[in-house]
Order: sequence, then C-alpha cells, then structure tokens
Amino acid sequence: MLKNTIDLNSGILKSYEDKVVRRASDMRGFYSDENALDRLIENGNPVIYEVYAVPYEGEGELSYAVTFLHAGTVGEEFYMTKGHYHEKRDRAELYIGIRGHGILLMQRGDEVQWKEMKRGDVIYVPPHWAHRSINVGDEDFVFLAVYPGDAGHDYGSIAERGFAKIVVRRDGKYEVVDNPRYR
Ligand code: PAN
Ligand code: ZN
Repeated sequence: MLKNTIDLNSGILKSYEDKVVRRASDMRGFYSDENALDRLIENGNPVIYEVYAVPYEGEGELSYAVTFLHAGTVGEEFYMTKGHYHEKRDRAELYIGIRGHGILLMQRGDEVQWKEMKRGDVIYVPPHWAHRSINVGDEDFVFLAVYPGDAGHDYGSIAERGFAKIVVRRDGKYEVVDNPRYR
C-alpha cells in the first residue's frame, strides 16, 4: 500500500494490517502498584492502549503505526505502553504527536531522557534507546511512529527491569520520579 490517510483530528488510520489491543490484564508486571492493577482488572479490565500498524518487515523498509493511549492511572502511575528496545538495537524511530498530551520516556543503560509530546511534536528516538509513551493528559494521547521494518520489539528486558523512572500524578500534575522497583 503506497498511500494511506491519517485523519489528523482523530488520529484514525484509514487502512491498517495489524491491530493490537492492550488491556489492564496484559500489563501485569509493568506498573508499580500491583494491587491497583488487580482492582482495575476486576473492575472491567479496561483497554489501556490500541495500536494500528502497517508493517513492512524487510531490511531497508519502513513500518508505521498509530497508537491510541487512553487516559487514566494505575494507582498514581499514568497509563503507559509496555515500552521496548528494538530487537535490532541499532534501529532508530521517529514519533510524531497527533493529539493529547504525553511523554516519551527513553533509556539507554542507566541514562534516562524524557520529552513532552503534543500535536505536531516530532521526536527522534536514536538507536539503542528503549522507549515508552505515557499519557499525562485527561484525553487520549495519539501519535504516529515510523520505524525500520526489521527493528523488531524486545519487551523482555523492560518487563524484567522496568525503566529507571516512572511518571506519576501528584497534585493534579505529572512528576517523573525514580522507579522504586527498578533493577
Ligand atoms: C510503537 C509502539 C506502540 C506500542 O509503535 O510499538 O506505541 O508500544 P509498545 O510496543 O511498547 O507496547 C513503537 O515504538 N514501535 O517500534
Ligand atoms: Zn519502537
């Protein structure tokens, strides 16, 4: 498919091949407050995020995906994606904000960086940096990601160690704080 269309107001991608839906129950082990996550799972197990992707998986190709990250918290931690390294660690990525208010958290070794992301913001994720998006607003946070077709997704390292920082709601605002469970 050489041409596609994104409705820049909603973020809806006209055509896609893969749809991934992550509910609270898919996020076990990723949030600090496991009791809060259990309560959420018992209380309707809401969708945390949805990803609509057009993959082109060969070397030299580009895949792209729109993520709808819903608004909410698990305990005091904002809804977020699992986060990953690319399986091929030297593969970079480009993020483009479409609507809502989020943060892109990046980590390489123990070094952490984060950038606020809103409509029109373009963020470059360099090779070797793990990345996770966090919705710090009170509506959907929607963004487009473009990445090398052969990048692959490695969720295991993040599932095991987490990120060194977490993003929490305090006094109605967001704060980026040390992750007490970081290993
Ligand atoms: C994005 C992410 C998407 C969902 O398209 O895959 O936002 O996040 P997780 O993959 O961490 O669940 C991307 O970074 N692709 O490489
Ligand atoms: Zn990625």
